[in-house]
Amino acid sequence: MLYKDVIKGNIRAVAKLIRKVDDRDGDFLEELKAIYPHTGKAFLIGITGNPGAGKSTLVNNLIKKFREQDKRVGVIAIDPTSPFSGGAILGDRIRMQKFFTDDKVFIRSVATRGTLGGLSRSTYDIIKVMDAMGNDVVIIETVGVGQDEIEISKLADVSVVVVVPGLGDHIQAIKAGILEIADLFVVNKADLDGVERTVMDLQYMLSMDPRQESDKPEIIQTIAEKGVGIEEFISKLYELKEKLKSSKYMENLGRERHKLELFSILDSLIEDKLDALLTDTRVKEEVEMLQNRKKDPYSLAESLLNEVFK
Ligand SMILES: Nc1nc2c(ncn2[C@@H]2O[C@H](COP(=O)(O)OP(=O)(O)OP(=O)(O)O)[C@@H](O)[C@H]2O)c(=O)[nH]1
Ligand SMILES: [Mg+2]
Repeated sequence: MLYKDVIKGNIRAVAKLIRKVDDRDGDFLEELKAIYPHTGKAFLIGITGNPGAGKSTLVNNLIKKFREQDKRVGVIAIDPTSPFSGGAILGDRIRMQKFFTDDKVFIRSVATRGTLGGLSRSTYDIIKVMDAMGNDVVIIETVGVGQDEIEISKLADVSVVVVVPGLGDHIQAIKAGILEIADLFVVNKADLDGVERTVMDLQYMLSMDPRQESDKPEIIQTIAEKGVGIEEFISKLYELKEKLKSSKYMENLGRERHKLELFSILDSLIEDKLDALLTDTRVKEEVEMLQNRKKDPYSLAESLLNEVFK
């Protein structure tokens, strides 16, 4: 078992456990049970936005500042494994390389379920491992506004949406779903033309939001490439953390989060069982029978389900 070394913050043990969890290998579930009491301490920050918005550059800046405060930082980059961003992860690796020698910074990329969308089974568990290993902060970077982002926003303490200037249609495009996930808007690349316009568009969008003013997300501007606006960014993050912790809203969110977590664990345990079942030779024979039309797939699915739940 690795958990004892994981909660001591041993990087090698952490890397091994993440692999074990990812492979759903052996007693991984026992390991997760054992680390659970040591979770719930890290500040979970979700950062999302369109490809190329500057999320990783912002994350780099955050890592730097958190390290100056002697905080231990974990980063999870959710890799959409899309053909478009294949190079982005490599770029991130190179950019974040300066932290590779710092044992208080731990960076991992995690694949999604690809075209199906949604987080891969192990993402939730990897967040837990990152929490249990003693990180003060865990940053989760995701691309776009899809199912993953919505899930992450429910898991994170604070969700940040990064927007860039010069995309009039973009604001239209992000309208759906984005308001409910953002606790804070960061207009990055504030050195480019059209920043004011983008901020105004966002303000307009928020003016239609029925929530009371104090519950609406704030908008800040950054130039991540030059490190401009990062102090304000960090202080907003902590402000939000405190604000959300003390609100009634957070109580509901907490309940929602635990429900989501439980369901995702159930979901993945069932999926594990199904995987095991489908490789069973007897099931392969049953599939043959489907091919010969000796059986109907509904009855077969039903009897297999009963078997899974027996
Ligand atoms: N002009 C300008 N460029 C920036 C700024 N911040 C980041 N960039 C550039 O924008 C490009 C994309 O930055 P990334 O940090 O990789 O963006 P990302 O959102 O992580 O991208 P993906 O992970 O591919 O979605 C890089 O070339 C950065 O150098 C900024 O404030 N101003
Ligand atoms: Mg990135």
